[in-house]
Amino acid sequence: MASLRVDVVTLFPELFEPFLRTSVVGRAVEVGRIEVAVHDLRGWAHDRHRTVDDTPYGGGPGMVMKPEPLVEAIEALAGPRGPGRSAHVVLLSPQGRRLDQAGLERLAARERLVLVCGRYEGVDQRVIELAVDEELSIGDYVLSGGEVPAMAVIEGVARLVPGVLGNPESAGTESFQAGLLEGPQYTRPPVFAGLVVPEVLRSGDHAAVAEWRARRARELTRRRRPDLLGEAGTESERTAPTSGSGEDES
Ligand code: 4HQ
Repeated sequence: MASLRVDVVTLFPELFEPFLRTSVVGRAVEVGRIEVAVHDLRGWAHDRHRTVDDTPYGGGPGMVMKPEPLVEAIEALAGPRGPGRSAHVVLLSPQGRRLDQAGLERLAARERLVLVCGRYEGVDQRVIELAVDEELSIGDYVLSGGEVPAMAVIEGVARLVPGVLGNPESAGTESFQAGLLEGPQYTRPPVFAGLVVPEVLRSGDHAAVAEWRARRARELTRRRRPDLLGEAGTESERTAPTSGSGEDES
């Protein structure tokens, strides 16, 4: 059975507790498809005040995470950087390469990951040079720490480890809609607030349903995310108001 071991280094280990107990991730942990150990960085602090940050050289606001505890934590969990290292070490950071589904698939194929969560203004650059294999960003916005990005990585990889989802078809990008946005979904009742579920979905014609879904996925992707189709799109295509819900029409 495939499995993945993830070590998390953080100043807020308690943030991960309900997350790791709940839903798809909780199930993946429970059945042993992923194993997650969360480590308090302060355990690697050197002084009795358990200091992990210091003022930035050159001045400026906030604090920087000091290198000694971080490098010691990472090397304790992954070994020294290089070919013999036992885990792939990821720092969550807005300076990182943007994470996408292909990136998650690469991470899920590893045996061991160490996810390093920064706080404050970030980590001393020497930590990155000496001990980090890869910096990853979950998007172009600023959070207060790497914990929520690390949870995004864990949730994203958990559903890719074989056997985690009840329905293996709903995982990954193997399906025909790979790389496209999913079109609309409906459940009962057939009429709600005067809005009707499209007839084809209730027809029982599986081929027609598949064709309808594929077309809606292509149309939605072309309108909202032409970049996913390798098309640039224009500013007006991305921003023009459309009729209907305030989102877009068919
Ligand atoms: N961070 N994707 C850690 C992020 C972020 C992101 C902000 C990470 C502050 C210290 N991480 N620092 N976006 O906003 O990964």
